[in-house]
Amino acid sequence: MQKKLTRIVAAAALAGALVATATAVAPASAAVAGIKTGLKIAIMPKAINNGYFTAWNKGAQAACKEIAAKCTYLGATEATGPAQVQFINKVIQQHYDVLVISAADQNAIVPSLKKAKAAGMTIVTSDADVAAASASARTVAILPSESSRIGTAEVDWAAAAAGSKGSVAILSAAATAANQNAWIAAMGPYLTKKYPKMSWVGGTVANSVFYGDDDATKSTAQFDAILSQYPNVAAIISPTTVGVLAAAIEKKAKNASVKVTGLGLPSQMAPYLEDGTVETVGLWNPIDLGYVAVYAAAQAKSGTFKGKVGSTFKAGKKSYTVVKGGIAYLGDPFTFTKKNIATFKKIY
Ligand code: RAM
Repeated sequence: MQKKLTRIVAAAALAGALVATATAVAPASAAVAGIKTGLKIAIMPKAINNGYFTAWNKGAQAACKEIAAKCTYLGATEATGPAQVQFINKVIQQHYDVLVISAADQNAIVPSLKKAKAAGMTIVTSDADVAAASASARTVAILPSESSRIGTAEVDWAAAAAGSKGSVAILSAAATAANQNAWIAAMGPYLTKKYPKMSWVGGTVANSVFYGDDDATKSTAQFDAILSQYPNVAAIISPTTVGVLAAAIEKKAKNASVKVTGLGLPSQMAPYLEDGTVETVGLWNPIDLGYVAVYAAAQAKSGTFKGKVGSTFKAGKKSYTVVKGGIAYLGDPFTFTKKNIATFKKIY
């Protein structure tokens, strides 16, 4: 009896040891990707108090767990370059191996990123990139989809809600954000070409943008400014989860007739889609975006991926290819309406 028990305990211990070794040394997916374990990774959003980035970090942390990395989510409470620079300096001082960052300012953070790179850190931008001219400051950018696909989809949602006629304004995030600026640039010519009965409130797309800086209070004030400056505005496109939520809340409070659409987080926008305040919003999965960015960065740090155009890297079961500009894209955005929001709101 004693002998049998010893054998069982020994077998269990051996099995346990095997499992423990597999986890501690390299889980299956990391071994496939050739990723070093124990990497110290900083996950830095534009601003920390934004639900979109909470979801992005969720994906990043899931990847960190799979590759046995030590990941810290840190950043400023306001989405500005100077605020972000302080945190970049902090991760340099604390000798992080890797920085995964959504750039709050496409130019202001570049000198700090260069400092981080010179200190030996691997930098990957995700969600919002640095300016194209400063692309060498990071190894690769992991972005949701081509800017044109995101920009044109938003114009189509606005046109559908407004009956393909009337004038349109944009309630954006920060004027310094590369992602919003790229989507807005794509909206301009598309609206003019595809919807002849629609126009920009300011005459051109560039003159029709109001900046809420990814701040709820400022975004609400800018929504009100659009309505007072352009009382006949037919639709407001807000290509930011913070802006579109503020716009939906204010539209409802004011019982305004303007149509509101843009890039919304399903969990935040569900009440406004369900009660008809907003017909349509869309977004990619930010959880996937953070997950893929950590995999790209960890492979770059491990030397198995250099970020060259045409090269590939793996994240989970999928493989991603770097295209022109040193960018890898996730895929097309999803469209949310009253019909499908119940499913998406549970995920992110
Ligand atoms: C906000 C941020 C982020 C953007 C989303 C759509 O949360 O500006 O960068 O990708 O909106």
